[in-house]
Amino acid sequence: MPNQLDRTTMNVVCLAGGVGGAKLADGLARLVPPQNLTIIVNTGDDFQHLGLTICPDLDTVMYALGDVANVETGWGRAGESWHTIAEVGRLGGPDWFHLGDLDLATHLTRTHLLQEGQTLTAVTRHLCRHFHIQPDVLPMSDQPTPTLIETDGRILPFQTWFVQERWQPPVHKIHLPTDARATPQVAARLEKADLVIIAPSNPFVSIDPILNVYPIRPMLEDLPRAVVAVSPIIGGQAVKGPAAKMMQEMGMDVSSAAVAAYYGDLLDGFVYDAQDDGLLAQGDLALLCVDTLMHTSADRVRLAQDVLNFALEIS
Ligand code: FO1
Repeated sequence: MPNQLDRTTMNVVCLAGGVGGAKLADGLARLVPPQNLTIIVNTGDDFQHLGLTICPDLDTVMYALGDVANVETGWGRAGESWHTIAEVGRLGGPDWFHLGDLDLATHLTRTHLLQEGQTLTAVTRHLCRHFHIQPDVLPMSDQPTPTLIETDGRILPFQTWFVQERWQPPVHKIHLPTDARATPQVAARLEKADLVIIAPSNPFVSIDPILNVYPIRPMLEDLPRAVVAVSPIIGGQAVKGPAAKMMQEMGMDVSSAAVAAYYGDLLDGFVYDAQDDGLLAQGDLALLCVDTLMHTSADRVRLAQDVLNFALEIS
């Protein structure tokens, strides 16, 4: 219902994966009361490595909200050391996935708690508590939901393609599980959501894996309130990562307009960068053109504030 929402009471859900998602989630966490904010995170990048369960996007969000993130890499911990993974390499083990010593503590604890029988949702809550994070950070699913990348004659696990092969093999197809189910916690938060924000994450390998988890997409389609996405493409380039390269390989235009078209009817509003001013034609979709780059903590808060104001306007 228009004009009944306000930013101190509305329930905000943010769909996030990767660095762009973590930055916007952090901005939102500085504005929205914690009981009203939920971050639903892509777990399609998760994998088993060196006997450990690694959940890169959950950790990127958790480290950003916990104020312990490495701002140079965008992933992993600030003030990290690398003794263990260097020794793994010296011993002839796999060292292509750079696990820092502090970061390893997260993976060890997560793996231990999962092996004790806890769900990924419960383990994530446990870890967040120890990083003093108040909003709910929820994995999209408690089941393994691996994203696979089909390239020239091979189907690769996501991290093999992304990290080991530096996302260079061309993407022909992205394989997402057909049986992924959302957790009851995710479904409950979406049920109560007044606003869903799709973060400026990679639409194909961060957001699609979340939308693919049943019943997240139909719940968003039925939501009486606004669904707003922020473009990860600025001036024909991805802020970080392979989104632009993937769009080219899929025969898409590399532009924020193409991102808006890709999300299609799911969206009520779309936020894109001032550098692309004039590139989107006003139609049914409400548009907001602002500075979307998030270099500093203040930038994260400013963009989060802009998105919240915009959502209130169009709700
Ligand atoms: N990304 C890299 O490009 N190289 C790495 O060695 C690497 C290690 C790593 C360790 C822990 C972690 O949580 C994330 C890590 N990432 C690394 C990032 C991550 O694999 C990707 O950015 C995401 O999966 C894409 O969103």
